[in-house]
Amino acid sequence: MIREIVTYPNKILKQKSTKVENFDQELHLLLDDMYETMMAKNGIGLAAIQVAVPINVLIINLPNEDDKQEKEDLIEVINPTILERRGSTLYTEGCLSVPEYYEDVERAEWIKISYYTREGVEIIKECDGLLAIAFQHEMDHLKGELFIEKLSFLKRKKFEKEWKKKIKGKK
Ligand code: Y12
Ligand code: CO
Repeated sequence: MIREIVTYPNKILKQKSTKVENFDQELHLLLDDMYETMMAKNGIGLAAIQVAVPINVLIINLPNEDDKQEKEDLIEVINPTILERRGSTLYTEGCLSVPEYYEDVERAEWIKISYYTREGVEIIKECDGLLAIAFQHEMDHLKGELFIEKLSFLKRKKFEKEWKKKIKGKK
């Protein structure tokens, strides 16, 4: 089932997500719905809080070398923790909760993370490039943070002005 995506400035997005304790059918249904929702909206990453569920769950599905998003490349992530981070990199990010807005954000270039699969199996993974950026972007959602909070004062001010205008136009 495709769920509704919560968009900025809805306060739901500021909620801190909580630890998943039960790796049950309800969790599996949420993961399936998140995948369907992300694909329907042309996303490459989605956190549960973006569909109004405040638990530590996110999914990432990056396009492959042929620029195709294959389901076999889907990463389902439960209760992630960053164990180590190195370097820094700049990438122009977008977010399904802030549609049609893209801006450069600085992130760690390399990270080592721990997370659990839908079956509750622990995975330790090292990643860099777009995958490292996607993990950091989605993990910020679990803390109630959006990429726009990483903008400079002036860029944020410009964004807020444009966003207010955009929202007003949609009413
Ligand atoms: C690198 C940077 C950020 C992430 C987080 C995941 N971000 C997304 O999945 C963003 C998706 C997105 C899709 C949009 O829709 C289309 O392009 C058709 C979009 O634009 C509109 O909604 C009009 C904005 C964002 C991972 C890796
Ligand atoms: Co996002």
